[in-house]
Amino acid sequence: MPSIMPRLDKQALGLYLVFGPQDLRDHQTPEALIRAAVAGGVTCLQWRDKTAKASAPLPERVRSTEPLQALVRALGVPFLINDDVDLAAALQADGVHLGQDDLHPYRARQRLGTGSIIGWSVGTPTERERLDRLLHDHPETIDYIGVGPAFPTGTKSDAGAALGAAGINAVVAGLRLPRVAIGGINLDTLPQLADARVDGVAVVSALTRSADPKTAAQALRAVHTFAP
Ligand code: TZP
Ligand code: MG
Repeated sequence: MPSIMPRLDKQALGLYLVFGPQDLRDHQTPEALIRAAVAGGVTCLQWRDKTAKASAPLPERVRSTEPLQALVRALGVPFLINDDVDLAAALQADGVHLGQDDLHPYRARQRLGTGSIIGWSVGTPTERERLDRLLHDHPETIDYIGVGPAFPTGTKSDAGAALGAAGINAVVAGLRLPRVAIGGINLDTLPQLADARVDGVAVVSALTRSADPKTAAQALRAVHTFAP
């Protein structure tokens, strides 16, 4: 078997910040949040725009997102786009993160080529079966999965039922793909994931709602220890 260079070092999933304009606090800029988060130990960034700007024409989406990508890259952290494969392709972003209702990852792989990171959200037994079928048919499609919601979250209204560590471990059982837990993860809930078989955690509000995202990121990094 030829050895395939992974597109994603799973260490990059350690502390993964997901956010968009809808998550910013008053007067907070995405640039300031990104700088503080990476200074505090964030290892991967996903731009998740759920505002009306996400339906602007592609050249506008490229214009508004390009400076953020440049900043994130200068800071040495992967930059992924949520949902918007056209934007990821136009920007030549490091990758995309797709939900179950987005473009199917296999189509995204065809579109983006072999160099892009592709993440997929998987949170139920049915979604796990769908993942297993994809891995069987096209094993090189996915680089990591996002599993959640780990805990109740106010950030995504249709996130589904909270899984907890046991539920996460059930979803990832027997799977060799890198995985990151997401949903309701903060300093209070993170210790409950000590036995979760994940490579890292993804957060929105734990950093976007913090008055001091750098210190908040450092604090999350200081507590997380995960099962191998
Ligand atoms: N996907 C599953 S839960 C979630 C996403 C984008 C929201 C996570 O936000 P928070 O604020 O970290 O609970
Ligand atoms: Mg989506």
